Amino acid sequence: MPDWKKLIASKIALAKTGGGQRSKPSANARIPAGQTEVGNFPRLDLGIVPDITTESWRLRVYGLVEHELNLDWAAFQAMQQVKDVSDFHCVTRWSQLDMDWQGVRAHDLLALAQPKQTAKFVTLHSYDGYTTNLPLEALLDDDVIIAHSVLGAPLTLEHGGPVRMVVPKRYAWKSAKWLQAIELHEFDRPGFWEVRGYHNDADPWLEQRFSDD
Ligand SMILES: Nc1nc2c(c(=O)[nH]1)N[C@H]1C(S)=C(S)[C@@H](COP(=O)(O)O)O[C@H]1N2
Ligand SMILES: [Mo]
Repeated sequence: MPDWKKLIASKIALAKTGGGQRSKPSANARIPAGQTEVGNFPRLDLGIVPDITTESWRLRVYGLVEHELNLDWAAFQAMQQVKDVSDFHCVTRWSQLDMDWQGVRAHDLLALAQPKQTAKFVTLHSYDGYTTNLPLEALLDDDVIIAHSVLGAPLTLEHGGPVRMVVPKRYAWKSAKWLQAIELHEFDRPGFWEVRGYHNDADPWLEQRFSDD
């Protein structure tokens, strides 16, 4: 009679390894493992498109900052405008290369707000009720853009217009569309997907898709 206990235990062990196993490397060195290149910029969200115009849009920066900000469209446009070309990787396994985001560096906006010493984490709040979390440090990277345009045109409402965050070094769920506020705090607060099992760090090059990966 076979040793069922051992068999079951080894199968569970295998399943766990399988679940956490990395995908094969992609042929294109710019495409992370397990991803497929696309060119049609798919749309992904909760299905709620908030009714925001450049007139009604405001961006708040609050929490552990010296100067709370509440920018309107004119104030946002008056800030230094930059362009940053980066690749966009969605956890649902598509990647689009060479996205030419235009907008304001998150770094520049946070410099205006002056984070307090105790500020270590941020929550990005969106007009559709979505949230996502990041270490403050991740937001200070040069390639993190609070974007109003991409692919040579203003962001469409579907893609998060008038303004979205873009965090190229993380899976795209960290790139909050319809950005409404940046809240700084001392301790990390998991966002919408992060409380539902998505990985807290979300590095596509480490295939950090789910919290048990
Ligand atoms: N406000 C908000 N931002 C969001 C989402 C969302 O549902 N709401 N979805 C995220 C996910 S899962 C992805 S893959 C990207 C998709 O951006 P896109 O629709 O412009 O391709 O937006 C992210 N930002
Ligand atoms: Mo996603």
